[in-house]
Amino acid sequence: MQDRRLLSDPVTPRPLETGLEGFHLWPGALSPEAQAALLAEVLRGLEIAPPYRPITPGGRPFSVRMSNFGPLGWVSDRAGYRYQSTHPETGEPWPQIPAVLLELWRTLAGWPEPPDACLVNLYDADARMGLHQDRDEADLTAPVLSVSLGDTAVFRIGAAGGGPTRSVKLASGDVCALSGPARLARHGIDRVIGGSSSLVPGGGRINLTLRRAR
Ligand code: MD3
Ligand code: FE
Repeated sequence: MQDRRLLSDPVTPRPLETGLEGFHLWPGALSPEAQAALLAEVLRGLEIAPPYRPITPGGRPFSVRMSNFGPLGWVSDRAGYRYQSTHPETGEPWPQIPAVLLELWRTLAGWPEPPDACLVNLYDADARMGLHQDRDEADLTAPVLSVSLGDTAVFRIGAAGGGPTRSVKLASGDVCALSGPARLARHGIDRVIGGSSSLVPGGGRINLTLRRAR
């Protein structure tokens, strides 16, 4: 089930310049119809690979629940952070990356090879993600593409080397690309604005990040 019109605008939308080189944001890139179609595919995948709560290497549970799609999935436990081909609780391979996400990557990522990993982060109204860098991928020059569904998040991002951070809202249907200097930016989710979208049944936010893990 795929929406014929992937992007809200039939022409490739122009990214919003954010002031941080390599951070591009396409607000409302996915039409409401495309968001609903993608959500249905994501929920189908989550039946095969149920969201679970990872543990930090230090032993603390994440407030975000996670799953993955694609050949490789990002996991965290007492042994550390890594990519692996199976769900840590079911032992089963991750489901396929939805075709609409592969199409988004082709359109917006500016990278010749397809993603081999898609981390799925699920936020309820109380979930947060502390400031961090994403550096578990083999080639840190490959971009990351993020798609937001459901409630709006207050996202924070700053340069890799430290210094000031800025706050950016990520709403349902927004897509952002992190490449160049922004690829190693420090970033996190300060909070989720409960009740800001009616897309996800029961409320909450789902973020999908497409990556090149290997
Ligand atoms: C900047 N996810 O999965 S998405 C993550 O909304 C992650 O769930 C957040 O941080 C979320 O690692 C933020 C935007 C994002 C994703 C990946 C990035 C920003 C990024 C990688 C490098 C730099
Ligand atoms: Fe991250």
